[in-house]
Amino acid sequence: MWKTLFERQSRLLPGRACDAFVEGMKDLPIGPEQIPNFEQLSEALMKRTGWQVVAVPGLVPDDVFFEHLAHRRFPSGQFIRKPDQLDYLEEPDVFHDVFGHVPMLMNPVIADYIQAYGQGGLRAKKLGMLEKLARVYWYTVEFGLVRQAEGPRIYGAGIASSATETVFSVEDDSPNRLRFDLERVMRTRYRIDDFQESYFMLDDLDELLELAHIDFAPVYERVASASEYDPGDVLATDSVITRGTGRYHAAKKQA
Ligand code: HBI
Ligand code: FE
Repeated sequence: MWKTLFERQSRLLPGRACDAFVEGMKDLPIGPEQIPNFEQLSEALMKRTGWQVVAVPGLVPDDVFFEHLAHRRFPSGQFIRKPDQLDYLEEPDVFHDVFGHVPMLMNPVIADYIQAYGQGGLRAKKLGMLEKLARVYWYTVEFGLVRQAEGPRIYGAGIASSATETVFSVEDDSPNRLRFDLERVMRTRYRIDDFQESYFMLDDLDELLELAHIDFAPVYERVASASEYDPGDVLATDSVITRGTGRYHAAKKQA
């Protein structure tokens, strides 16, 4: 399964994944032949950004997840999907976690940003704002795009570990590609069962540096009483990079 998934994604990612992803992958002890050894991954990560990979059985409770991230430990599923889940599964497996997330953890900006998410997670939960914060993680770490000179590029692990969404997210004319905006994203519901209807794009990964350091409390206060948006909404206030046709999700609704 690992080899099948690894080879398929390695064919698809050049020209679609961002430079940071490609660079991170190059410097990791990772290849098609077997599932990487977590100690060796941790050694490479530790040297570069001070992160480690720890094995977990699957989804872990929020507080456990945040505690790990806050201490620069990335929890990775220690199982791999079954052949009938080649293209989609809900629980994060070792392919999603290691192939999708670990290359980006070699990047110092992402390394700090994901730690800050762990630190902010517990605070958000106490404030009743976890749903809002989780959307920021979803639309950046999991499904984020970043602008490069050549066009939109993938940095989100949910995309980078999916063959079909890799192509859909950067090349299909169906989804919207909108400029990332923190409050806009906090107010936007997301789909967990299919491709995203909208992707939010950064001008530069360095934008996450700012997000890792600002105080979310006043943002939560504004967002708490604001209306929410559906996954496919495009607003007059959005900075639209590509207005999607919506064809893909419209066809699904009809079926
Ligand atoms: N556990 N293993 C694992 N991986 C995740 O991405 C994860 C989790 N537990 C909770 C969680 N994500 C999210 O619900 C939080 O980011 C809110
Ligand atoms: Fe993930």
